[in-house]
Amino acid sequence: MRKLELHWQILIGMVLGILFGFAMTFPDWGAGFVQDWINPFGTIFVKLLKLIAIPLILASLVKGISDLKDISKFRSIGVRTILIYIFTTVVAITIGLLLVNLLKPGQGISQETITQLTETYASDAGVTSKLEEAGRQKGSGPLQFLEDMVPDNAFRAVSDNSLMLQVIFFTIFLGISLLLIGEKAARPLKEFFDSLNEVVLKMVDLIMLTAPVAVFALLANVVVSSGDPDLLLALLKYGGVVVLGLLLMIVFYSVVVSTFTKYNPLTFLSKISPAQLLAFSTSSSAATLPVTMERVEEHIGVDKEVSSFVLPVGATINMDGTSLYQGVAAVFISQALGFELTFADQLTIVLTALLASIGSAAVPGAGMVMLVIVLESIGFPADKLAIGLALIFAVDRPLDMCRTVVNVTGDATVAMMVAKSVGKLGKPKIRNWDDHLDEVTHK
Ligand code: DAS
Repeated sequence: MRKLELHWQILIGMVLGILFGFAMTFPDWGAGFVQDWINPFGTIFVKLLKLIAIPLILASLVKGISDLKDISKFRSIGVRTILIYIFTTVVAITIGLLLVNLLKPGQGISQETITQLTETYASDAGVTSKLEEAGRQKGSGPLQFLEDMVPDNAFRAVSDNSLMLQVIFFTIFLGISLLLIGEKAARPLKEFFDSLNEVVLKMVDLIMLTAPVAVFALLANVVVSSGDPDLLLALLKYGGVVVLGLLLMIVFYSVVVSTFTKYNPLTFLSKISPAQLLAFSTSSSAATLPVTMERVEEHIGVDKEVSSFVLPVGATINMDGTSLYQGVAAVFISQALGFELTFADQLTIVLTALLASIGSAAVPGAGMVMLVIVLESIGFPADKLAIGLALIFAVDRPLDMCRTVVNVTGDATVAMMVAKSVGKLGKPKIRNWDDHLDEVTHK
């Protein structure tokens, strides 16, 4: 097993986890056993990765900025990154809207199913808690994320994962200031962050050795805790439209990588597959970020100057999968509940899904919470919001897993494009699993 490439190990862990999860749905003690004795191994793994995401961003972003010879290079990387992120997100939403208007998954759902869903889910704690969560964010509106970006306490920002944007803001500020005090004065702090960066990447490698067991636990838990199977079938068409759109986005990224960077798209997908599989298992871009960075830097050859800025920023504001999902979900709910959408409404969805995906935290379920902002922007009746969310709640987790894969793949794609455009796409340090093991255990 140890000689297998990491992505095969993770894939085997996932398949065994899904099979074990299904097996545990038969005995009545099965779900409880998985949740009490298996799932904790997955939760600990995700917590470990999220734990080191913050120091990794701090170290790699400060190193990335302070290694720049001058501010203008940072400005050029920053501008290209934000512009390309907006472009890919608008492409994602457009693909989603074209598909959902073409295939109309929301039409034909019978009134009794809607009533049944309302009774089954609208009272469900999950939906009301998401509405409350959205309510907290709803009161703030779509540009709240800009306001949230400025931390009011540097150390609180570093400790709380969901305030990733604040850490990035603080770190960019620190890195630029480090550049401005000159090489001599900055050296001690630069050396500190260089070694912090090395040690955190080593921690990523060590944590990743446990990945197969962790994804086994995570997927077993997803299977035993997914919604009522009969209800899931009623939403299969909706989920199919979202997954079709997400697959088209993977094709879009492959074309972009091949066209702009002349890199073999299949090699690209293979090199980042451990990060994609982790995104699928954890439904969290934040938890996957350390692995995305390690794969893009050490297995593809994107210079840290670029990846240390593009990937942390991407993990929090570039969520192409989420924006596509929000576009499809908003139209699906409107179709299912008979709420007519004009062309202007659809254009509004493009803008607000862009803003909602930027504002979505890189954690499980964030995309559905921010969906409320998209629905409100098209004047969706407030009294039907709970039913609308209840309608898609049952299948949100499996779709979250899929859209997080696209979020992570989109970030890696943009990192390669920006690196290529500034001449920072080089040769990888690690070419295969043997190199990887050497790098982890003997270096
Ligand atoms: N799970 C989120 C992420 O981490 C995406 C989402 O909820 O839509 O990318």
